[in-house]
Amino acid sequence: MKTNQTFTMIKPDAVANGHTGAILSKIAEAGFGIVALKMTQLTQADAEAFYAEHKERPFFGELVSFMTSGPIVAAVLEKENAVNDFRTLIGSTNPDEAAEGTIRKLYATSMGQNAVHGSDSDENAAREANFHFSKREQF
Ligand code: 3AN
Repeated sequence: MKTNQTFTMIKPDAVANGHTGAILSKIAEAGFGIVALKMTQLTQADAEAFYAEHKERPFFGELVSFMTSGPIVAAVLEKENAVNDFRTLIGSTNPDEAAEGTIRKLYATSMGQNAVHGSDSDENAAREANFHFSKREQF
């Protein structure tokens, strides 16, 4: 397992609001390399499997319905300390608490519609990357 990679999705709100290019620019400016990238749309089964660890949470239904509501952009990113540095770049889950200049402060509209996903551990980064990309789609 590589510990210098993380997985991200630009979520349906940010894609629909036209922020894909700006978010990819912020990611590149912060020093992350892109080793996998695609635009896709999650099915209900995909979203339920991807977020299985949250299935008992009260917002699970809302999360699945939002994440399947439109296209997303999925990517695998590479950088030293990728998981933690990317979570710093995106900011807190709640955009009201996100630091100035973070992606969520700039582009998220609510706790649920919070513009981007970032893996929370190396193990989840590897699982999430392999969930979305075959080996030959990861460079
Ligand atoms: P993060 O994405 O910052 O790691 P988690 O793991 O607590 O946050 O939550 C996973 C996803 O579930 C969040 N990205 C967010 O979209 C959604 N979520 C979290 N809390 C809420 C909430 N109270 N209401 C609606 N959606 C939520």
